[in-house]
Amino acid sequence: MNERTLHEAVQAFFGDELVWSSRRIGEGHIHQTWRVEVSTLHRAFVLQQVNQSVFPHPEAVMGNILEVVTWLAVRDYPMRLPVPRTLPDGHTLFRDSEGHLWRAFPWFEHDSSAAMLTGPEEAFEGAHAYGTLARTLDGLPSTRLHEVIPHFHDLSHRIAQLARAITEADERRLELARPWLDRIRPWFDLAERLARTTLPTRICHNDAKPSNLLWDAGGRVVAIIDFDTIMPNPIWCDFGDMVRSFVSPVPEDEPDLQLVGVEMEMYRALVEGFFEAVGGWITLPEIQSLTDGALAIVLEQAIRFLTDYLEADVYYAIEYETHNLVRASNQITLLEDLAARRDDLLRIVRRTAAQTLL
Ligand code: GN1
Ligand code: MG
Repeated sequence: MNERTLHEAVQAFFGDELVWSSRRIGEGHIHQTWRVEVSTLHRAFVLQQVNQSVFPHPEAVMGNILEVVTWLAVRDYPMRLPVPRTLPDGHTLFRDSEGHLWRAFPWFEHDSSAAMLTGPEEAFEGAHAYGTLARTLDGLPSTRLHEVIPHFHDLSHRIAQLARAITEADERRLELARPWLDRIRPWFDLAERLARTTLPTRICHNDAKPSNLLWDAGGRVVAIIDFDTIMPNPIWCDFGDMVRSFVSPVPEDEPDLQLVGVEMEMYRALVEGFFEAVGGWITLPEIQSLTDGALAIVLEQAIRFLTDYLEADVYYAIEYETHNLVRASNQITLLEDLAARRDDLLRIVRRTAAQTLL
């Protein structure tokens, strides 16, 4: 990307005679994002250059987003909707002169948005928001959505990808990864354990983490953003992503592993917020799947980071050479702590579920 192509995209989406300014924003691992202030329209927008290697079918991604926002717009959905801006020709993707694809969304004024939550109140509200999204999407036929990243939450597939990466990895990287591979291997049967129960598919966000929540000054969620991976999945996928990203007091790339672990107050608040939104809607087998589902999602994320480290960082943006290995070690530490507390985690889910069903 360069200044010229950013210019081209702004012109395509907002017209020729504009006064505008932009700044790079976002900490996403995938796309490149700008906030564009268009003073002649008195509005601000999010402009994004789409990562086409992660999303080889961006038109399918945009199709999914349109299905979802159209569905939510006429239902009782209490948050702002990231409706893609259309170009004069009706499309939502613009191709610049270098072949890159761009899209734009409205900018929602908000007080904060961060990779970390500030405490249990936010864990409650955040989980309530993601639960509300899933529940409000109930009824949208999953056949209307494309599988934009095949096998996205298929643990066996992720394990196979890791196995392939091991066989092709550079010696030095493999040496550094080896202790973590040994620690992760005992958890691989989680995939089979989960596959044994048949669960309904729900429309999940599939990236249910704090940085996709925008907050107002009063601690309420203004909007859930990043609808790129909204796809049908078992509900534990979103619950698991929240556990993964809400309950540890440090970010997913914290290198000091002593600091990584489960804060039970955060977990309890997450579960309570989630059940306040979905209680009475989700079924008993789904409730029983949540805790192991959370373990599975953390395991899967560890596998994905480790795979990318072994493949020399082709997927996630990194800031230093061992960044993906650090991320993987962090997630494996979290997984082990979650597993050690499994009985307590199950009990909290069970109690909260019982209370909401009473
Ligand atoms: C990626 O780019 P970002 O931060 O929204 C990834 C998620 C991972 C997450 C880990 C399409 O999301 O699946 O869980 O990083 N998105 C994709 O933080 O792979
Ligand atoms: Mg994302």
